[in-house]
Amino acid sequence: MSKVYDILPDAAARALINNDQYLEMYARSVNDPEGFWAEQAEKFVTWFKKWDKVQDNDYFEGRIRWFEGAKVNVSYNCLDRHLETRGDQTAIIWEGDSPDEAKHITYRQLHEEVSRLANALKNLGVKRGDRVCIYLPMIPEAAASMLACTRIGAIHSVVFGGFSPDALRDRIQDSDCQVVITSDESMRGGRRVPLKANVDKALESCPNVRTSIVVKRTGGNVAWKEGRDVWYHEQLAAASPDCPAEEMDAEDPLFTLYTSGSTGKPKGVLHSTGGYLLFTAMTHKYIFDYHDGDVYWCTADVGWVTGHSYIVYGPLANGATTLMFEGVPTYPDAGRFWQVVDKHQVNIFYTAPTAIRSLMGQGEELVKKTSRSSLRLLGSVGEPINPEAWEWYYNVVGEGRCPIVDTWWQTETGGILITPLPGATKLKPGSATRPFFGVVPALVSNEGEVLEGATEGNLVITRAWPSQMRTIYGDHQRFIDTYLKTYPGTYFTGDGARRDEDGYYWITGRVDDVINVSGHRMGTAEVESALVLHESVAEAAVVGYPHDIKGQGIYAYVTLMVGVEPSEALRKELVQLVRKEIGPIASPDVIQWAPGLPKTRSGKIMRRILRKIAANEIDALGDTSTLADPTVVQDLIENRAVK
Ligand code: 6R9
Repeated sequence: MSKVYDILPDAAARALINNDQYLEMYARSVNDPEGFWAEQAEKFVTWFKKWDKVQDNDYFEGRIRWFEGAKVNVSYNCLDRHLETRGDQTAIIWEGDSPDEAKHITYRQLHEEVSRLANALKNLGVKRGDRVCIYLPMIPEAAASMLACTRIGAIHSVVFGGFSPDALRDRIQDSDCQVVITSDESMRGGRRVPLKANVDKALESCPNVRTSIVVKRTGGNVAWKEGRDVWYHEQLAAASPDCPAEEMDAEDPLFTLYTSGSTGKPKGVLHSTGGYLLFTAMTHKYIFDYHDGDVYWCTADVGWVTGHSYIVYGPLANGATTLMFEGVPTYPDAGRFWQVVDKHQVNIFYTAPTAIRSLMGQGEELVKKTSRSSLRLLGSVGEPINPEAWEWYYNVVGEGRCPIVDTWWQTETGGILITPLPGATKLKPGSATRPFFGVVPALVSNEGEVLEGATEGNLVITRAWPSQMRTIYGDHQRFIDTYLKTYPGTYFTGDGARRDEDGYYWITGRVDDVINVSGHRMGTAEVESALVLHESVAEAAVVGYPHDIKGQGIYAYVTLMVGVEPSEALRKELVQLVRKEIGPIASPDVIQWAPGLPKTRSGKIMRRILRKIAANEIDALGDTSTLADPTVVQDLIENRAVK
């Protein structure tokens, strides 16, 4: 039996939703979805024109549509409608990499910046439906750029600033972006990262990009291409601050965001306008129990979906004060998170298990040096949180006063699907608990049979919700094949889960070839493709293995070309190659030289065996009778990295 934490009385007293309300609203959301969603849509979103139809969804045909016929604009909902009541309230608190740098931006200021930038984009020829790539650090200009795109109906594609020029190039090309917004450099942990130089490199093979708008962040030296490169501040100064928000259709595309799958290149997950806006606003309000005046901080990067939905769109749609942090948790020291909490009196704090585990490893002292008395609620996202880390977060960081919401969701889901509500849900460390309104999860066997009661299986969602991805940019068939074909009639998440006797869900991790390194999603195939680019590499197989801090580490088995001898220098070259192709987050933690890989007679690599060897679970290799050559396994076991 796992430990159960009762609802905290203080959380219950102020909560927007108690357990009876949760049960009643959940039942309504499932029994009368049309009525339920229409009501929520009225409550959370300001529409220029109401919808003709609440939903039109068919998982067999791959059609997902919400609020068709409605007219709406995201930037209007995040900015304009707040001006009258909270124009002078802080929208964004920015905390720089250095503790000496911070600023507050009000809704009125943000509205002006976004309007000017939107006009600047128009002046540069950006039209409704055009794609704009955003490759920026965690600075307010990133949020302004996203909002400016939504204001004129351009589709943004934010690329994480840690991606390499090659990875950036692939993403720009895939969605055919014609404008890139970047900065001279970014600052992380006291070090400068050459963002513009990365863009310059990527653009060598992106002839369709005609403009690169550059934010001056550090003032560092940059190369300049006349006719293509323009300064952000100069564009803003020259543009009018008056830019009416475009009336978009609810189903017009809002943004693409690239994420890794088990095969092939990263895919451009496409989200649309009305449903996404509604669902991110509603989940942000109810799950984080957001009340007017609260200071809310999500530590994610805007380059990931968590940054899109829960730094920018959900919070700003609700008129919240959202904190944006440029730096890293360990600079200048590992107490930074808690110092920032005190400095800005943060009430709601949302981070990832990998950060909690690494800070936990630094001991309690740096936490205890701070007050944290403003904190009221803690959140977790990105990967399963192990009970030890949960307990530390709850007892040491939150001093037993703050509920933890362990929120399960994905780039594809747009918003949180399985989560506790702080005033409604008893907590069990390590469980994401129960579905959010309108979400109907199910567990199915590998054969597709729906499993009832307390059991374990593949996690699917049986009906559409408003912020579900609509397609993969440019490849609708791949969308259908990847998500809707595995267990027909359902959306397949790629995750496994257990459901306990109370109906609580425990996510057990990916069941496909996606690994989760420090909360960053990576396809093993992507890392393999990078490794085999090296002329000395014949073959590579990559798996995840348990890592104390990162959750999963990257373990690569590499077979060299005949006649090539393994060496430390070659190992370094391979790590460099992966960093160049993808970025530092994809660096293999372990490279094991493998004279051969375990394969079936039909030539399929048996990853199950490689995973077990990497995890040092050699007693649990399972059936090896279908191997073409069983002796390769013995060699891999003897030379494994973790013993
Ligand atoms: C939001 C985000 C999605 C994958 C997902 C799952 C894992 C996310 C989790 C969690 C257990 C949680 N994941 N939250 N696993 N508990 N609370 O992280 O999106 O980058 O697309 O990753 O992350 O495996 O399938 P994304």
